[in-house]
Amino acid sequence: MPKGHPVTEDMPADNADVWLSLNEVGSLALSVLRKAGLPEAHARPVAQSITDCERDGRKSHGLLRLPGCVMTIESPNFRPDAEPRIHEMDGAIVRVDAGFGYSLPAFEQALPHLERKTRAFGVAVLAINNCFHFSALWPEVERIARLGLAGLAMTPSHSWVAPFGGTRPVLGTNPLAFGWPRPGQDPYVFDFATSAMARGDIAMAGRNGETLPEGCGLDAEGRSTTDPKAVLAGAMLTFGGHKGTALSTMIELLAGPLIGDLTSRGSMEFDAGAQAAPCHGELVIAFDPDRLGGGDAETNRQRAEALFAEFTDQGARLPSQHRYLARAANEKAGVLVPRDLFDRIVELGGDRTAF
Ligand code: NDP
Ligand code: PYC
Repeated sequence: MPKGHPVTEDMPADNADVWLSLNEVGSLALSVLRKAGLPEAHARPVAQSITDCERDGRKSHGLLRLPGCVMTIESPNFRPDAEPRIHEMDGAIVRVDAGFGYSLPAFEQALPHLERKTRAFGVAVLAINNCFHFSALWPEVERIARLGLAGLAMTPSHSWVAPFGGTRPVLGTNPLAFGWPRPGQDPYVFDFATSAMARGDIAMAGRNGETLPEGCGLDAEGRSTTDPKAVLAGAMLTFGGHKGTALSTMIELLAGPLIGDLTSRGSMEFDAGAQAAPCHGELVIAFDPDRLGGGDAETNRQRAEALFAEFTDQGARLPSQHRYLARAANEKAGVLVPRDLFDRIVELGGDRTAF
């Protein structure tokens, strides 16, 4: 930790927000999850995802999620002692049953199988079933890209989002993430909700007393509104009108019925008012550029780099560049956490020296 870092100073007695090192973020997350009843092997990948989001400045899926994680762990359908069960399927499919625990340990354990099959077949599919899912997808596709593979990941969520032209929630906020390897550089990664805003960001806007941009949602009577609380009680909207609705529908189908799992509507019904994280499936597809590219890996790599250069040459930025910048800064300086969130985490048993 750099000298003069705020965590090394005595904390002020007033209501100031709290600086934490990334190690302290991980400790807080892990201790809260362990106190809520998750065994170490289940808790650690969840704490890591929360820490990675704080590190990369993606606060909507960072520590803010911990109280919801506890609520999920305490909900009737969740299995704290779930252990992912990997089913080696014939051909290019890996299936892992998360056993009604979090998705993250299932991904962690299945990744080496996905990598092996992708190198063997050129493309392989990971179907995660029966998983509670609250997390960002970029950590997963970034890991796949750092293995030299391209990766695509998607999940449904809960039915909070109305289709284009409708007023009733049917779709989830359905994130889609993609990673492309760039040897010697950080991978190209994008990861976004197919709703106009992620629900986590709408909740954060409500918490901060902010209004939303136009086009994010409808109130309970189906009228357009910029009030975050009214949208949370009404319906969110997809980005890009009918195009976002179609993409979101594709995700419902591919990460739902295609892999034998629930749609966002099914996830909401399964929840039965418990207000736990959505529970459904996740689809991850990995591609091996060396196998699919016809043999001249270097020429293909240069083609991809030429594409990216045309963006940056004209001043456009690539997705994830802000994340990588935030990562570099926060690894040195730590992160600032709102005092009320910090206090809530401590109430939940958070210990920042638990590592
Ligand atoms: P954002 O709109 O914050 O970001 C979307 C992507 O676009 C990022 O990769 C971002 O890169 C990139 N980007 C943003 N601005 C630009 C720009 N000007 N030029 C180029 N690229 C840009 O994402 P969302 O709010 O929609 O989603 C946030 C998170 O919520 C995601 O990680 C998602 O996985 C998660 N989520 C999870 C759900 C679940 O069920 N588990 C459901 C819905 C969302 P950069 O990061 O560098 O800014
Ligand atoms: O931010 O929309 C969201 C979200 C839903 C589930 C996890 N994150």
